[in-house]
Amino acid sequence: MATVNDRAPGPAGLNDDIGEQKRLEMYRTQVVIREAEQRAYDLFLQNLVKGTSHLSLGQEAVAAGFAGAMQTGDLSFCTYRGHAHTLARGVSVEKVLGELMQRDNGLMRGKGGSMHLTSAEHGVMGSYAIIGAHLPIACGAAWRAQYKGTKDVATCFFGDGTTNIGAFHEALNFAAIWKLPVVFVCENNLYMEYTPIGDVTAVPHPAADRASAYGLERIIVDGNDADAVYRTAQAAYAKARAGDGPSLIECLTYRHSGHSRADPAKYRPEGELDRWKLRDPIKIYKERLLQFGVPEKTITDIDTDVRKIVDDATEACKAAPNPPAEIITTDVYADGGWAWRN
Ligand SMILES: Cc1ncc(C[n+]2csc(CCOP(=O)(O)OP(=O)(O)O)c2C)c(N)n1
Ligand SMILES: [Mg+2]
Repeated sequence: MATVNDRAPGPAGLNDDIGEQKRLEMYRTQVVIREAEQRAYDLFLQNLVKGTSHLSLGQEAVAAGFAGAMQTGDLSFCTYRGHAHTLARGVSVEKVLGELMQRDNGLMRGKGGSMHLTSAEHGVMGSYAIIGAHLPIACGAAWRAQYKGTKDVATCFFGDGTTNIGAFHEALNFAAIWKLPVVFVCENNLYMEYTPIGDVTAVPHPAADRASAYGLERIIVDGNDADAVYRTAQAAYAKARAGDGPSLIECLTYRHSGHSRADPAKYRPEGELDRWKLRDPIKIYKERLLQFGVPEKTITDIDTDVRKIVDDATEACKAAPNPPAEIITTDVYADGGWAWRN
């Protein structure tokens, strides 16, 4: 499997192994995430999104590249920063925004909010706010696939800070020993909340530098380049489906906004955000499409279409009611009801 050892590698070159259709799909996915998340932020400023939320602005290529390489039946496990991966698996913008706005048209009928996006139908197996908690859960899903021989692969997305949690190491060891079809994806955005990852980690690459401890290859990829992410994901999925076990992939990326919506991210050194914005994943990908001869109009048509989808979704959510009182506690408890509480 190819490894990219540069923190800011250049474009992947004119290797047309991916094809125009897949590239357009991955471009669209990134634009959907960008537009939907920017809208979520605007709606927050209008006091229409309650509770906290964590945006992936700047990290779109990771979601697009992995989802682009997934097959139906593959499972995604997300953190609280999960809007991007949920949208990338095909959940509609309306369902995601409706959920953030606590409306009845939301993905969980407005009962979960930003940090609980789940859609088994789309293979989105939940968003987990407890750091590292979902790595062993993804192992469980992979173990099921292995036992049943389904060839489905579980992908678990998490941040750089998560690599310092015990569950990370337990899950990696378990997955390696049992050769589970699971792909662990560390989105190294350089910060765990307000702390630079380098200040609290013994190795420069928090995920990749630990891979050898579990007998795994050291894989680092440019997480702002959807093509590089896609190729790396494809290789990991082929390995998992062949019964050759897990992969641990460190994607180098950067979040453009603060940790959560309340964070102005003042702790970042001056100029750091600007430097990363030069390598904005959507900008990189637009240039890539043009390099491959995609007409500019095809690209702007996608932009216009996505903006309309996000505008229409916003209006639909604003018009949607809150969930009715009788369903507020339904589907919240294990038996689907709430009678046991009385
Ligand atoms: C077990 C646990 N400890 C602490 C927290 C508080 N917390 C929320 S987000 C976060 C930082 C995680 O950083 P990282 O894994 O890099 O993910 P990112 O937010 O950058 O995507 C922390 C410590 C938590 N949610 N769970
Ligand atoms: Mg982080």
